Amino acid sequence: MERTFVMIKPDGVERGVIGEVISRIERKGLKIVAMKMMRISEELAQKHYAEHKEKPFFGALISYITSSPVVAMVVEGKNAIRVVRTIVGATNPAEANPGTIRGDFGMDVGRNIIHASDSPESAKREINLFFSPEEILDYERAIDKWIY
Ligand code: FUP
Repeated sequence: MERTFVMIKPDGVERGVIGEVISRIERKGLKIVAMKMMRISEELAQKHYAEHKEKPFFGALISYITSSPVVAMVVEGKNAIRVVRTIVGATNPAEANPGTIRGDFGMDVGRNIIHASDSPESAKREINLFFSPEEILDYERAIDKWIY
């Protein structure tokens, strides 16, 4: 089973859609194996978005992501990285399809509700940045035989 890193961003938390987002992840059949609410430090934000360091929106991105608590998760499932990206939708909510999280809840690329890893390399890197191995739980769900 594949693992991916998912984070409900400050706008998702402040707008009160934590439950809605988690519900969509669960209903799809994905399994949450780690979860915490936290405030992202400046240092962690810089590491998480290191690939965007030279972009014009970097400063705004860092202040947005550190402005309020986030909900960080590790989500597991068959092709979890691709499946989560599909239910999350395009980066810019203005282009995200209705039915996706960003398509249903967002208006602006700088307030796009949720983050999800885009490749196996970034999933591994981001999971390690946010979680220690002991925080990731191994457990069985009775419903899994109806999902796979
Ligand atoms: P995604 O993988 O969909 O989160 O998108 P990117 O890694 O390309 O971008 C990371 C974050 O930068 C996005 F969630 C939103 C922000 N961003 C902007 O604010 N402006 C832009 O023009 C592009 C991205």
